Amino acid sequence: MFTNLLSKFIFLSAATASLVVLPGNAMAQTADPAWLRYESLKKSATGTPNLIAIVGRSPVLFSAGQELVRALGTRPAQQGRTASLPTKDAFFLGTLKDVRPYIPDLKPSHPLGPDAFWLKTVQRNGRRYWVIAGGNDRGVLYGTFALLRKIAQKQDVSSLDEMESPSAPIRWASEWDNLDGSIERGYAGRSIFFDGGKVRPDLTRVSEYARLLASIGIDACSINNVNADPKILGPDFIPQLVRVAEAFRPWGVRLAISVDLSAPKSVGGLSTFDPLEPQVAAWWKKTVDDIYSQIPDFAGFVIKADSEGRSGPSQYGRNAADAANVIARALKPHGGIMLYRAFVYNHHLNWNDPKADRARAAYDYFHALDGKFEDNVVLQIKNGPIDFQVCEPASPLFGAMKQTSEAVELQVTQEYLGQQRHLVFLPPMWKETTLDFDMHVDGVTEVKDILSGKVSSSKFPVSSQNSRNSKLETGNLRLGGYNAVVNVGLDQYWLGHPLAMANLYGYGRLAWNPDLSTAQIAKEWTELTFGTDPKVVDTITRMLLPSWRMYENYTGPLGLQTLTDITGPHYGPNIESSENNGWGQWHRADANGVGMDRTMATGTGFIGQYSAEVQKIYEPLEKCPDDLLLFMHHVPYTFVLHSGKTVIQYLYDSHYAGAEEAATLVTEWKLLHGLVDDGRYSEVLKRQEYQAGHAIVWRDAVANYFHKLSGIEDAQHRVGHDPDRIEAEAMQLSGYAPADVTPWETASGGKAVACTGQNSCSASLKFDHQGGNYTISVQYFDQDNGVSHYELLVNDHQVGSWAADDHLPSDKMNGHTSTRHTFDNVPLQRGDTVKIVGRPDGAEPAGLDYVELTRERQ
Ligand code: GCW
Repeated sequence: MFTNLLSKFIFLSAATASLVVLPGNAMAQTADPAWLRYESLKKSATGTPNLIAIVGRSPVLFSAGQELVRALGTRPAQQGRTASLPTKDAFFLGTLKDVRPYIPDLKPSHPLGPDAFWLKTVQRNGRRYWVIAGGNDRGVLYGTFALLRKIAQKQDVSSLDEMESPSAPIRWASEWDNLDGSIERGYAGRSIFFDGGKVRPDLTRVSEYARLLASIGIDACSINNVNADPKILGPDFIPQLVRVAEAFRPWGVRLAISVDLSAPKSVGGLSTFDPLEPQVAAWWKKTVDDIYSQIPDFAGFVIKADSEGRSGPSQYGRNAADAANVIARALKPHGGIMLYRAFVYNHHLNWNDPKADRARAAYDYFHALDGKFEDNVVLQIKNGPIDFQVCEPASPLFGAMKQTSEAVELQVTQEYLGQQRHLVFLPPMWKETTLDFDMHVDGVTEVKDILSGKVSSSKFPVSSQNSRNSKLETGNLRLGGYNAVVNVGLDQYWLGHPLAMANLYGYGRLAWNPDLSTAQIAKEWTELTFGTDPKVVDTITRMLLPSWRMYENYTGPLGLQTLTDITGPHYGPNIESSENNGWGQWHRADANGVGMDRTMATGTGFIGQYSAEVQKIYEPLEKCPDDLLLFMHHVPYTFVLHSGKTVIQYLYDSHYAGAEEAATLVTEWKLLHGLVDDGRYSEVLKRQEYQAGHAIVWRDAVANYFHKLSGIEDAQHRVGHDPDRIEAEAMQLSGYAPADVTPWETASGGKAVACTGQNSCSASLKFDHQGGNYTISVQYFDQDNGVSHYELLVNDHQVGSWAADDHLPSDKMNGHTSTRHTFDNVPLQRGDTVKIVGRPDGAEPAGLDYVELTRERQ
C-alpha cells in the first residue's frame, strides 16, 4: 500500500556496526501532530531510498532515523551489521566527522558548526546516498527534519547540496507552568509537565512536544513559570526533573528551569539570599552541581528578579549583575547559561508625574551594568519596552549593551493578543517591529544581527568567549539568541486554536533563520499542516499574513497599546484600565488629545535611549511613523497623520475596517469545507465565528469611548449610529431588568439586561421593517460562573437555541464575556414578534445586550 517502504534501518560505526529494530509503539501520538503529519508522503512516491544507515548510536541519531521511518513508511526495520557503505541506495546519517571515513571525499565548503547540517546527495559505486551530515548529533536531527520538510512540501530532493546553520546559539522555549498544573497566561488547558505539585507520572505529551520543538530547531526548554516556586530546587524535586530531561533528550532538547532568587533561604534554610554572601554562593554551587550530577546536559536557568513583587538583589542593596553572576559562576563549569530577564520596572509609578515612564525602566536599570556580567549570562529582553503589546517599538536596550550577550523574549502565547481565541499570526510583528529593526549602533545593526552576535565588534571576541565557555558549544557564534513564552497545554491542539501553532512554528523558524520571509513561513507551515492543495495554501496564508495588523486595527492602533483590561485578564477591551494607576501602561487620553509624550524635548526622554539615527525617526512629530505615533507623542485628536486622516477619524476607520476583516476570516475559512478534515475544520470555524463577533465588541468599545471623550463625530456616521440594532433594555421585558455594565463602553448604550431570581426571562420586539430574509445577531454575555441557555423565537416558533457554555475569563457582564450568536436567513414579516428567552444558571444571569436585524442582500 505504501510506495516508500523503509526496509532497513542500520546503525554503522567504525568499531561496532550493528542494526537496531525500532520499537513499534514509539509511533503512538496522543495529541494533534501539528505540522509533523506526513500523511501525503506515505500516499505518493517521493523517490527517496528505503534504507537508512546511521553512523553512531546516540538517542538523538536514533530519533533522526526513526523520524524518517515514521514519515516515509511504516514497515518494521530489520537487524543487520555492516562496516561499509550500504550496497543499496540509502539515507546516510551521522556527524560529518563520523560520516567522512565512509565517504572520504565528502568535503564541505566550510566547517559545520554546532547544530548545523549538510544535506548532500552523492553517487558511489552506482548507488545513491542522501547524506545528512551534522556538526553534532542535533545537527543530524535538524537536517533530517529539514529534508522531510522539503519532501512534504513536494520539493525535488533528488539532488541536494545545502548547508544550514542556526542564526544564534540560544533557541529556547519557555513555559510559565506552575507546579500545581495551572499555567500563568496559558490558554490551552493544564500543564503537560506538572500536576498537584509534582512532575506528571505520564510524560508522553512532553516527548511529543520535544519532537515538535526539535523539528523547528529549538534546543532547550524552560518548563516552569518565571514567577518561580522555589520548591523546584528542593532535593526531592530534582529527581523528578530528571524524568523530564529524559523525555526531552532523544530530541536534543535540554531541560532548563526558572528559579527564584530567594531559594538559598526558602529552600536551603540559610538566613540570607544576599548574592554577595559566600554561603549563598556555596549553596548555588552545591545545588547546581547536584543538578548536573543527575542531568548532565542541563541547559541553565531563567530568572525574574526585582520585578512585579518578586524577590531580588535590591533587598540587599545589590544589583542584577551581582545576582546573575553568583548563579552564573555555579553554572559555568558545566556549560550552563543564565538568562536574566530585563523585565525589571516599578509597578507603583506616579501617574501624576509627567516624566515617569515604564518604557524607560529596562534601559535605565541595565545599561549601566554593561560589561559587569559573567560571560555565560545573557540578558533576556522582551521585544518591546512595555509588555507584549499589539505594537511596540523595539526595546532600546538591544542597542545599548555592547559587552553583554542578549536574547529577545517573544510571546507565542497570545496574552494581550486575543488568547488564541483570535487568529493573530505573529511573525510579521516580530520581524517588523523588532528583528528587522535597525538600531543603528556601530553601523547597520538590525536586532536579529545583534542577537546572533554577528555585529557589535566590542562584544566578547569569539576566541576568548570560546575558551572561557568551552562547554557552551557555541562554535563561532557569541552567546545570544531567542526565548519565547509558549505555554502549550494538554489541549489536543497544544495552543487551543489550531492555527495558533503557526506562531510556534514561525518562532522556531525565525530563531533558526530570521531572514526568512513571513510569507515563506506561512506557506511552509500551511503546507506541512494542511497539505499542498493550492486552494488550501492560498486561503490559509491569506488569513494568516494580515491578521496581526487586523487585530491591531480593531484593538489599539497608532501605538496606543492593546487597550485591554490591564489590571484584569488582559483579554477584552477596557480602555481606562491602563490609566491612573502605577502600572505605567498609560496612553493619557483626555478630551483634547491622546498619547504618551516620550520625546526628549518635552516628554519622558525615552526616545533618547535610542541611537541618534533612531531618535531622528521618532523625535520629530512629522517623521514619527503612524503606527507608533501615540507611543511616542501626545497629539490632539485632530492631528493629521501621514495617511492624511486625523487621529480620531483613523481610530474610527481602523476599527470598522478591522472588524470587517475579522468577518472575512469566516468566509475565507468556509471555502475550505471538505478540503480540511472535519475536526480541524469545525474547531477553526467555531473560533473564527467567535472572533468576528468579538471584533465588533472591540470596535464598538474603542470607537464609542473616543467618540464620547473627544466629542468629535465620525465622518462616516457609524459610531453611535446602529440602525439595525435594538437595545435589550428597549425591548419588552418579562423578568429581565436593565443593568449597568462596567466599563460602560463594553455594552451597547452602556447597559444590558439581566435575569436574576427567575427561572427564565424574555425580551421581545415587534418587527417593524420591510419583510424579507434577515440575519439576526444576538449579543449576550457568556460568563464563567454558569451555563445559561437562550432561545430565539419568531412568533413563538423556535428559530434556534444555544448555551453560554464557553470559558471566557470573567464572571461579569463586560468586554471579556460579550459574545455574539448569529442566525442567517430568517424570514421576517412586518408585525412579527422576535423574542429572546434566557434561562440563567448559577450566578450567570443570561445577560443580553442587544439584537441586530440585518436585511440580507437579495
Ligand atoms: O505580562 C506580564 C504578565 C505576567 C508575567 C509578567 C512577566 C509571568 O502579565 O503574568 O508574569 O509579564 O513577564 O514576568
